[in-house]
Amino acid sequence: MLSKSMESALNEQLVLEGYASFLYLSMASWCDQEGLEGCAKFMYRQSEEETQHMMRIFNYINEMDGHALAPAIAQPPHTFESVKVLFDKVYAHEQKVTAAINELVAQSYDEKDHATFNFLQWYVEEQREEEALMRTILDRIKLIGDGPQSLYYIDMELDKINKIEEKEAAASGE
Ligand code: OFO
Repeated sequence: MLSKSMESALNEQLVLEGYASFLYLSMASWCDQEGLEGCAKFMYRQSEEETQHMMRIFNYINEMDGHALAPAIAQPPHTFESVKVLFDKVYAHEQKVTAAINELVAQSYDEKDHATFNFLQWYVEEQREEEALMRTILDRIKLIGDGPQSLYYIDMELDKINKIEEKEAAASGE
């Protein structure tokens, strides 16, 4: 059973995960418009993953006899100055999510809520991976440059990452 404050903290986390999903969907759409197919595919997949993150928490709250609340999601931006700015924003959002997960872990530890503490470990690992991935992408953009001549190469890099991620997902049966 969840404490009331843990239940509401987890419901707040739903909002962050849901917003990430819509933000990334909006980014995918912008990439599509810009002809950046590799980037679009990457962001569509990230968006779907964030929906799954949201639902994992949603189901957990109800499973623990709490009340999961379908979140109100704020409208994300629809346009971005550049692909570099877009990935800067993704990285910033992931850092924000990591900080929120760390707060939840600390709270579950303080409350001696071992079930929630265990449940959150998956998110700790996921955030570590996501942040590392976004840093890799930003490093590559830095190397390639983000002027108009570089977009084709950035998109090719993202497509390489897509293939690696797809292979890993297939291997883990996701
Ligand atoms: Fe679910 O926030 Fe990123 O991965």
